[in-house]
Amino acid sequence: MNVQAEAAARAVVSEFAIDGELLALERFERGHIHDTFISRFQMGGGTEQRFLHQRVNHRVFRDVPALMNNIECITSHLASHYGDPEVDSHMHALELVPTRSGRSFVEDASGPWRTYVFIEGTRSLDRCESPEQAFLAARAFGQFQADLAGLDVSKLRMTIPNFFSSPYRMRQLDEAVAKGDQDRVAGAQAELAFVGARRDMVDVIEAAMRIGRFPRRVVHGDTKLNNVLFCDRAGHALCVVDLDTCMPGYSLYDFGDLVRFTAAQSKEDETDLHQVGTDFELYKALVDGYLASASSFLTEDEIRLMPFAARLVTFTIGLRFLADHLNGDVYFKVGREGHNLDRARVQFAMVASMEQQSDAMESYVRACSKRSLATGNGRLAASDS
Ligand code: GN1
Ligand code: MG
Repeated sequence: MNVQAEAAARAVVSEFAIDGELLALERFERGHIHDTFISRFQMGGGTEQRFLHQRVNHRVFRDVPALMNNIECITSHLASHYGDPEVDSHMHALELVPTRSGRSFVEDASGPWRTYVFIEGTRSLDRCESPEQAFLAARAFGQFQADLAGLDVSKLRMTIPNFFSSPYRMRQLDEAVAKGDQDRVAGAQAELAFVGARRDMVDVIEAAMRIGRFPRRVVHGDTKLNNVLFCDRAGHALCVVDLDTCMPGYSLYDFGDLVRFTAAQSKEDETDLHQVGTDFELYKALVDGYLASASSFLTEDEIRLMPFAARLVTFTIGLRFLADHLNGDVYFKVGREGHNLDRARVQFAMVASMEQQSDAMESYVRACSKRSLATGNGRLAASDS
């Protein structure tokens, strides 16, 4: 971090109600959207404590009070839920640190900032190392949704309009084709043909919701593996983080995004498409884990649509990467020329891989949901699949 940026960040950090002396502040490279920093404080009493500070990307989150309203609703609901002695959970809720004037964020000239207590003793994983980890992550995200089932979804605001809507993402891509960089449009004909052949997919879930097959619920909205913190001693899932996209939506978005990211055989921006695909063993572990916790509230229609949701969410994120590429990379941070096109290609190759495995993916969900009904639990250990 350069000296000026560090001085500015230090000044903002001092506006949060932390009773201690700032010892260190470092940048933390994470995510495509915000700027994240970690601080270390010497607290009264001599102990040290760390905090996580984020400068919120105002271009993406235009309504920061609505965003912070959602995060406050969720963190306080989870804190009281986990504090309930009736609830048997290893999970922790994220904890916001208020500003000295009692607000949830600081409006600085550099943008809006917020602070969380850093959760010690955890690790996060960028790549899945085993089916067991996939199972634990999926169960944690399903548990997160189950723990929020009692929260009135109408308290949450749509902080990014139509965020989960695949038909809307298709319209955004159509607009990017019409108005975006025409050289890039010419260079993306193969991807656009892939999309064109699958336009029918995009309305399936919204159509089911329009006729009331299942309700809107609280959705996490970014169920990447690295948004679960695992206990670094015992290995269990301890906390679900990155609550930015917690909004009303369809629950299966979270399952679909889990498969998209955690069952991926490659990195999200791999350029060697031979390496890209969806790992069936990891997919099975994700189904088991998600159903172990989410079958408590999912309807039969939702369970049936799980494999479809995996394809749809992957396809939809591909639409978003491709549209951003055509629009000149204005949304997702990029590190190289064509980065968003590479990301879109990976998503579409995963969709193709899931299409090839679709029968097996569907029969596995059917078998697992029967087992969930029979035992009240999808899987007791990742080894018994
Ligand atoms: C963005 O920045 P990050 O990694 O938390 C995006 C998600 C996408 C994801 C794709 C607010 O999340 O929707 O799934 O990239 N977040 C937003 O990697 O658009
Ligand atoms: Mg995120």
